[in-house]
Amino acid sequence: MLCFIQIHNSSMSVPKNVALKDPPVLPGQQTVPPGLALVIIPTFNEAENIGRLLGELAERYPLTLDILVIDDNSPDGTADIVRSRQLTTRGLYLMTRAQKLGLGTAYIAGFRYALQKGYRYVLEMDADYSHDPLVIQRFLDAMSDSHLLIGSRYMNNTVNVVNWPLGRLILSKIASIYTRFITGMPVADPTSGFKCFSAEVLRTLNFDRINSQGYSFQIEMNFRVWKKGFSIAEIPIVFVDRSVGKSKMSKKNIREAIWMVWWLKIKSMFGLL
Ligand SMILES: Nc1nc2c(ncn2[C@@H]2O[C@H](COP(=O)(O)OP(=O)(O)OP(=O)(O)O)[C@@H](O)[C@H]2O)c(=O)[nH]1
Ligand SMILES: [Mg+2]
Repeated sequence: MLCFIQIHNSSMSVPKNVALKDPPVLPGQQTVPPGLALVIIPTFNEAENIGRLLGELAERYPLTLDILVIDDNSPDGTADIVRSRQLTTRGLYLMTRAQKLGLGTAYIAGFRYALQKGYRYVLEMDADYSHDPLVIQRFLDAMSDSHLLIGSRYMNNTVNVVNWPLGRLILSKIASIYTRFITGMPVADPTSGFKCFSAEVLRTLNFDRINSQGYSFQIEMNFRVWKKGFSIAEIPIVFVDRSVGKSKMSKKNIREAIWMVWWLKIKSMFGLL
């Protein structure tokens, strides 16, 4: 599939059309200051959240963090809010895609961008305030010893989730247990979407092979990193359910996660990952 995306930078230069399949990563290419981190925030209809979140991130991390929002043509004008923030925010970038193409492809487009620019650490974060911006500092502090650090809701047999309906919590817990049981991956919260990769790890992955769209994208990324022999660490986080905007979670996402863990397990057993 060839689909066009646009990247707009904070200096508001003329947007440049680039294909979704970005050019191959050039090893050692360095266009950002050494050690800089990038947080990727995928958005679809997050107008009620994104402005406040960007303001808070810019205030807390004025020099240590760049931000890439990947918006799938949200009808609610999310991208316009980002564009107006760009006028006053350093290091804020916007990638727009023509239609809702899923979380997985959004993150992969962001990872390719991060590697091409030479960021050292790459974070994933939701736009809906389920992830506390303060935790980013804890990720960055711990990354010198880690390759993949996951913000975990379920460490040490605790549950750190606020305002989730019981059904949603049970579903998430069952997904974690199911994933651990089938894959053997030693991760307490494999579907968490608040995490930080070192660029070194991302560079070893073949993004063209990643298939997941929804929650299983998180499982698949963890599994592939783990199977490459990298260690995965977790830090405890508190996850707060969104207070505004709508969830994009669907039954399709759940079905995908159920078969994806088997697909990953079987592929890895035959060395086809
Ligand atoms: N670009 C892009 N972003 C998406 C897409 N689907 C979801 N998102 C964003 O991904 C993040 C997570 O989505 P949510 O709907 O909050 O999903 P969730 O956090 O797993 O589910 P809830 O707990 O119900 O909120 C949010 O920032 C969404 O706006 C998509 O297809 N494209
Ligand atoms: Mg959410």
